[in-house]
Amino acid sequence: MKKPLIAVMPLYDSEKVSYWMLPGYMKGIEASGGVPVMLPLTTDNEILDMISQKFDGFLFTGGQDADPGLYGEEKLTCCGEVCKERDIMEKYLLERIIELDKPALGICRGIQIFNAALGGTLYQDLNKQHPSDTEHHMSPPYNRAVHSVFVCSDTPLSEIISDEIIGVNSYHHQAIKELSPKLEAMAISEDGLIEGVYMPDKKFILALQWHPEFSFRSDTNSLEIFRNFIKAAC
Ligand SMILES: [Mn+2]
Repeated sequence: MKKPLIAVMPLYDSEKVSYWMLPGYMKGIEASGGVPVMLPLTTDNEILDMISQKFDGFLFTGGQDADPGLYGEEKLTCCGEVCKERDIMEKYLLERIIELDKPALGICRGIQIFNAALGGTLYQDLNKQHPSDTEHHMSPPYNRAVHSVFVCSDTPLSEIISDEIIGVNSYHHQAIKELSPKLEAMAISEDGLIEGVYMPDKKFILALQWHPEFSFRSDTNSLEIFRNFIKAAC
């Protein structure tokens, strides 16, 4: 069987001035029957057009905070480091992917970029702007569930996961504030944050605030999310 080629957004370390990758993103794709390939960090539209044509699926990885300028806000001191090159590259690629109706999975920064690029807004820092007792910034090991999410019925996630409430890991300090009018919620955390979204009428444009790349080996739900992504890219 032909394995789909999956483009993986590069991680960027500004101190070391280097590209890097967490193995879980690559291994989760491999374990689900896809071939992961890390992309270059580039804002060259000609290259990005080619990439959008050549690849079968696209994984939007975690990383720096999205530039609040994407959603028309000033950067507050509580906002973390941004990587404007990734913002520009990923917004442009997402727009091409939507036009082509190819599959994309967003994880952590991925859900934030989807929402910001498509007209939504973010909490620049949850502790300051959405305080709660729920643990969203856990310590290792990261394959543990630290809070629950409600899986909204009649959504792509409820088709993948049969449980109404699932435990998820959580490692983020930002989250969706106002949802993009182009996205629908498919998972809500116990303290009311939108932690899963999808784009209606598209084959597979899904994003999660939690991290299946850390938990797919021990958690069936996490593996099933990867498997359904790869299946959509076949
Ligand atoms: Mn969380």
